[in-house]
Amino acid sequence: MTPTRRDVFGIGALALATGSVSAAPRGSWAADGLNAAAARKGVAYGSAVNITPLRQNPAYGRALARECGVLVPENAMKLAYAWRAPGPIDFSFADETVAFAASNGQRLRGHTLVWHEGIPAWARERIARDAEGFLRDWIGAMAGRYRGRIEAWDVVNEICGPDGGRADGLRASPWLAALGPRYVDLAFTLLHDADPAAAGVWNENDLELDADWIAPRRAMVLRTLEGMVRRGVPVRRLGLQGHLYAKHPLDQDQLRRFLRDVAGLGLAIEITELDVNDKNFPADLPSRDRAVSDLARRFLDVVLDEPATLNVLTWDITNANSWLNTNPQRRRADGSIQRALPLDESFARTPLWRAMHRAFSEAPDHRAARDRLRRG
Ligand code: 9MR
Repeated sequence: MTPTRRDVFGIGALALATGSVSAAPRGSWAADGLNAAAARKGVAYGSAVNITPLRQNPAYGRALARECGVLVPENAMKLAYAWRAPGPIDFSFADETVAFAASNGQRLRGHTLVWHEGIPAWARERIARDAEGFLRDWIGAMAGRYRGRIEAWDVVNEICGPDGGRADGLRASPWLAALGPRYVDLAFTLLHDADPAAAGVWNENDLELDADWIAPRRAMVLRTLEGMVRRGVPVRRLGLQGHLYAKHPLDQDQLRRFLRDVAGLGLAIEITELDVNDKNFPADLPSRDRAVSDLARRFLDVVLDEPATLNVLTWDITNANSWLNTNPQRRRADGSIQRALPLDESFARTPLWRAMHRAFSEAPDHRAARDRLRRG
């Protein structure tokens, strides 16, 4: 019997669990939206989803449906949100996100299994005693629950040390303290056991721009990935978060070379959290929008020239929900809202949206590389 789309997405059981999915739909994105433009070139565009506004404001859901082919929960699948206290894991927010994506025929990314941030005190204690057992339980339960539904999982997040303190470049964390460097390979293997179809992703920040401290980070990532590939660790993609900052320039040639080197290892690339922190751009809106769009466009041109790039996701879709506006430390000093994302606070398309649309429309065709890499 030919499997239906419902079987392929494996949504039946979850629909019963959440009661919110009726029929398996076709993709919800509009023909003039960002995902439609990206998809014509074999790339997917998507966004992080914040469950609170999704519950409160139907316009947010409609915007995500119209523009996105792939979604990632901003927080719902993190330890700090799903497993706040010992006892059962709370999947309710994650289930809601998965059901929303399914009801729109959208793909899903998982975020994030191993991170140094957001580890509840009770979990820290257990990690210090029995890190391997904890990791096995956590990854088995979280990735296992959505087995077959997640295209790619951020297995490790931000593991490259910001301080250059260790020869291997790894960041100090409870995971490193308890297990040593082998925690990285272990986490990828555990994901593979829990959901063999999900691509394991190393998601990393501060690899994109040009500063003297970025080059050693790129070298560390390449060196570490090479070792993992050689050891047969099931890592399939590198995620560049893509948090761009007005204060750092972008060296397109260096970025291009780095992406080529990653692809040369047989890995795919995703942009997982794109946004532009416009703190150092002028207050005047037209000039600021021009500068934001220009930086994003120059970044996307390089990223989309690389055939190994599969997905481009922004870290939410509307400026209203951006962490750059909700987190007081990230706000602009002049109190004006950061113009970080493709939609404004009323879900209207911004100049950044238009720059992204043009970047997708003018990108080379990725379909052959995509078909090869998604199978890999
Ligand atoms: O945007 C997220 C914010 O709502 C959370 O409070 C925070 C801590 O869980 O994480 C933010 O998302 C981060 C992502 O998970 C990893 N890369 C950096 C993102 C921005 O801080």
